[in-house]
Amino acid sequence: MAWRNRAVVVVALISLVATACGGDDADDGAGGPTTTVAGTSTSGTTGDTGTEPTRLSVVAEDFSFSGAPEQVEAGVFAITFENAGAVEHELAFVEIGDTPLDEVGAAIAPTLEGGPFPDFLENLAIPAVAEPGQTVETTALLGEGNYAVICTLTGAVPEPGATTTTGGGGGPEEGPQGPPHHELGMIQPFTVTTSSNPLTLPANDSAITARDYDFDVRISAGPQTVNFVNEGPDQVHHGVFFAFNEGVDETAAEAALLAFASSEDEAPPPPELDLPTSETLPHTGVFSSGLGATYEMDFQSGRTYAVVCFIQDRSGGPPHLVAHDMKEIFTVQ
Ligand SMILES: [Cu+2]
Repeated sequence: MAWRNRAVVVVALISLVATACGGDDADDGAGGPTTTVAGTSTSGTTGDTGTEPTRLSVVAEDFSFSGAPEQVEAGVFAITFENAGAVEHELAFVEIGDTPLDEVGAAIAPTLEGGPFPDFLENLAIPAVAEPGQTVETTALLGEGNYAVICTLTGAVPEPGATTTTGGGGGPEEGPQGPPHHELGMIQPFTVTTSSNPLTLPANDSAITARDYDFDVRISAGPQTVNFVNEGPDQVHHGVFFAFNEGVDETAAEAALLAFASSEDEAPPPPELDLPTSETLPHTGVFSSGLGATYEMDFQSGRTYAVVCFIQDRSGGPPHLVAHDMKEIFTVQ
């Protein structure tokens, strides 16, 4: 996937290795909303919200969305994204201009492989990705535009009785893949109308700001809500986090990260990387300039971390880490 590409490889690798090591503690979703979003209007605009976030509840199943209205006003959204399916799903808002829905998939296919972004894809926000049974809450910005709500992930529902993990010492192994979920029905129109609402996340002490091409990191130790915003001005960015083992300083962390990023996909992760901790750090969603969302994160005092962008330029090409050295290595006080 364009906006996942190497990132998805890295993250999948981390996730699988951590799972093999017994580090899997997936949310069970118990107590979360189940069938509560049916009341969300399927037409018309949201009310006059002032500066209050507009509530937006979306449920993903295999393979459809429900709950998303057809039209909202631009601004700040308190999003609840529930995955009621059996495979991972994402909530992506992709600006499509006047492109017919059934032509969007073919138009963005090259983008998903690292190629150029189509001209119509000005605004892009992927605020949430949810594992099966997981409900994700985030506060996100959406700017004016004619969008589609889509899921571009490719995981296929496992056959009944199929083993999805190899218990004994097997290498990392991806689950069965299939066509992108938007080809299976996970695409629907979504219009964001102009408004006077400010496109600003609620004020927060913790923030990661992405720019062309670096990160500004302001975080502290402990659990916290982090505002992630892309200030561009032109390119699309995200933030993928890596934690390094105790005693690994920033110089060693940078060397290990760059070696890993330029290695073969099958190469084992470097020993400096703390896989279980990296696995529990959510990577941010993907955002075009001016957009962003909040993420619940937990950093440990004295540890060294990296935040990296693997998205390519709008004209296509290598990930920003490779083409523009877009990363920040930081040690938490
Ligand atoms: Cu980037």
